[in-house]
Amino acid sequence: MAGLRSIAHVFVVCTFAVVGLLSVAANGHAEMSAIQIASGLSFPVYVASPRGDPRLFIVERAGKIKILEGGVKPTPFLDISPLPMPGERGLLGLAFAPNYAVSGFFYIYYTNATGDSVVARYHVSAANPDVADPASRTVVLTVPYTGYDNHKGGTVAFGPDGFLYLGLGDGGSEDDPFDNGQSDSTLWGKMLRLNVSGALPATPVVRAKGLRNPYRFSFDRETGDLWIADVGQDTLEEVDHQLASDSTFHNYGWRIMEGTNCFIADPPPAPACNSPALTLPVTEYDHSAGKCAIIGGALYRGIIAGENGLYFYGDLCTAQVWTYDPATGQTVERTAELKTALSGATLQGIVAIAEDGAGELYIVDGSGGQVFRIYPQACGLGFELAPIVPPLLWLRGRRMRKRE
Ligand SMILES: [Ca+2]
Repeated sequence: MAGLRSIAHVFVVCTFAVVGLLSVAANGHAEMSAIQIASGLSFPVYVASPRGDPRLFIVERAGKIKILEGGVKPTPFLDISPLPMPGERGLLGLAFAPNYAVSGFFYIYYTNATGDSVVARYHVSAANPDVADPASRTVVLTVPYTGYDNHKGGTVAFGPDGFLYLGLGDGGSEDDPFDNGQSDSTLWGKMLRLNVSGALPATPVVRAKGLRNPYRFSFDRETGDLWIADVGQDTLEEVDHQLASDSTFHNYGWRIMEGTNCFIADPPPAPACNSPALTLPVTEYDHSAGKCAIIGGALYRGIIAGENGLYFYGDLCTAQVWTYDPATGQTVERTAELKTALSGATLQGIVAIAEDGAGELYIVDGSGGQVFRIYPQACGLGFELAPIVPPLLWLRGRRMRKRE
């Protein structure tokens, strides 16, 4: 009996630890694991949820958005398939309006049949909250096809200012042949701000330049800081960080620089390599051992106290995962905790790390057709807390809803 009591005691202590009442961790981090929450998907690329909403919306690249609630619902929320998917094209991004519960508006980013990049707004069906109204489609922005099928960006997200942001890559090929990243006469290679509360289509405002392919970026739901994972070319993958309080126009350097390396010099008046006019990444990694492309990324704001405020990102080719701590500047590899789910399923390739309505993070595996959820694990004791986490999240969501 004493043994059982002591196991129960450890369980209770660890449970409270991961929900934030104690701190855990020999390595400075609460322990976590991954759980496969969906499989058999057709190249998922992203997940999102309206804030406080318990449903998870899974974006499939061919043009479907599916709802996970218990299981994956048979009827898609939205279906604009089949989109052509050469290179890096397809349905890539989804953002819910901050006031989605009232307005019913959401926004998608995709490349259409002719290759143009499109942001469109839809409205949820008046009759069924699990289905969008396809007739509500309104175009927010169209950026014409560059003739290349890569470096389209891929994320749309609302900033703390209420504007919708779209990150566009340099429009493709390699070496940025049109120097789009530095050019002030194109939207490619830029971070764009869109006012979607006025007349549509919106007029984009360029908020940053010098991006190669900000395929995944996010705003920290707690601080409003912007985190960009900008995909490199030959050598370096980088993370860029802009504080919410910083309204400066940033030039993130491409193609003058790739990460902290000099790349292709532009004639003056363009800044030189290492000029203070160029904003360097806060962290970067190289292409050793098969690494190929950075996949952002979000700040963890979920239930595991020890992970709070860490930026999670991964690599497309190796399915490695790291956390970057903005408080210390330290990067820690977390692959061992996350690459193999408790069910035994293994991540094949990471195409997004993104959050749900409560700030929990998910790893989206495109080629593996699966989605992993990052879960707390009980103090390394070999059992995990999955059975008790849903009620805890439900209670937490209830507290959040009461506060709003
Ligand atoms: Ca850069």
